[in-house]
Amino acid sequence: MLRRPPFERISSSAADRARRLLGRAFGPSKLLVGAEACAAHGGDESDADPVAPDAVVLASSADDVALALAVAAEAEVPITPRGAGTGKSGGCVPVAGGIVLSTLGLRSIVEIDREELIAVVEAGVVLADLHAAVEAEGLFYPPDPSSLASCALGGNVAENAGGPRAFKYGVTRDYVRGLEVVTMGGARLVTGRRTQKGVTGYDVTALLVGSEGTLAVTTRATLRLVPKPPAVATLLALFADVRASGRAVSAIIAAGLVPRCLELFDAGTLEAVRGRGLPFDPRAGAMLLLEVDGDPAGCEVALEHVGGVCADAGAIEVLCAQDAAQRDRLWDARRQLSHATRAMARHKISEDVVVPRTRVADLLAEVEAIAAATGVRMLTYGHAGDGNLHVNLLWDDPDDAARVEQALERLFRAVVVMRGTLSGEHGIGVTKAEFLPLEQGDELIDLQRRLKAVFDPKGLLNPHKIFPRRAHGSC
Ligand code: 2HG
Ligand code: ZN
Repeated sequence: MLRRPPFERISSSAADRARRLLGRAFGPSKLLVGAEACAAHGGDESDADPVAPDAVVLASSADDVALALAVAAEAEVPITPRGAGTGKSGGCVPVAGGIVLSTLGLRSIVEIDREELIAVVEAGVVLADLHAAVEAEGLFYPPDPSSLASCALGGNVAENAGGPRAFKYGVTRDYVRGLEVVTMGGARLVTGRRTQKGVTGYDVTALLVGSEGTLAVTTRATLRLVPKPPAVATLLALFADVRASGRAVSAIIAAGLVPRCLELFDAGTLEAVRGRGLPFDPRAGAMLLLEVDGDPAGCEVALEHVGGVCADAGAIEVLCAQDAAQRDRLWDARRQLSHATRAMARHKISEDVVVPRTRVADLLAEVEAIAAATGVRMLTYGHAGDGNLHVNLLWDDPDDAARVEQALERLFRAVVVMRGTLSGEHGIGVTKAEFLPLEQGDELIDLQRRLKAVFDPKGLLNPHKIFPRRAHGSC
């Protein structure tokens, strides 16, 4: 982890007060205060240092959520909502201690309406379970972050999660019609709508999606579904190097083709995939994983099209997955990449920068240049179709942290110069908060701080996230 001063922890008397009030409000089955249980709720899948909270509430209803927030307000201690802990920017790390509020126990798929193409789910529903339930009805919920087997919908909403299928289908925000949330003041808001259209009032739903659990705690979401595509086909294109694969991405986009996924692997990540028993041509130094969907005939045509564009762009080899088992193996290897790359070094930072799609090749060249200039080991993979790449920085020796910090800042500056953005799907959280001013002006940051204060005047809900520290150290 890069070295940054830790946030000041709440006093032990404040922690005791919170635990006493929580003990009165919740029985032992919903309240954890043991050191081990607290430590188990202190981190996520980012490089942010975990911080054990002073207590954990295991909510199983909106009433529990409201009660936990009321206790935090009364005790004046921070409270940090948490889903499955699969986040990548430290969003659910209780950096100042206090209470962690787990919403994993709100786990009901309340409704699937086949006629209106709507699902209503509670915050703790695991994404893969929602996928299975709607697909059993012939419907489809496209967002597919790699952690889909364990991540929860509440966290997806908080972070506006994306995934490979975002290229064609968009991200979580594009599917959230409405939310039920509880605010620090105890208000239970029902935002948004069930209908296809609606412009009543401000779009509070859109504001809450991606607000990283800093404005309110989601208990329920109304989600838009689409019909399940009848056919899917998957294709691999191998290239000599990452620049050639980047050129193929631009050519696919320029040809107006919209595969549902357009994922890129550079040499290092291709090696990690080879390590999972997929022995691709040793000449290949980069790969694209593409997927098309639709009616079977259209799928075949689309597959030929994208395969042809890859071949024209200089692919060494273009291969189609022959059956569902092959597809699953490829996607399994892709979804495991986050963990596989983490295992490659003692420390890993995974960024999720986005550049305009026409600048993917420029971003790849920039990453190579930064790695060469700083000596930091960098790997790149991800959602190239969206211009959203996971630049991984890997290092073993803690003394290298300063060089990593330099590489990171150079990367962010280059992305902003390319008119890109710091985060496409993981959020700013605590890990990128200090870099926010590279992209956003003071007035915009200040406006957002004031919005936060409207929802949470005392700054107790998930403090120290998104915004940089103020000079005097307050949130
Ligand atoms: C993915 O696309 C995730 O696999 C995680 O967004 C990225 O940890 C990572 O590098
Ligand atoms: Zn991703």
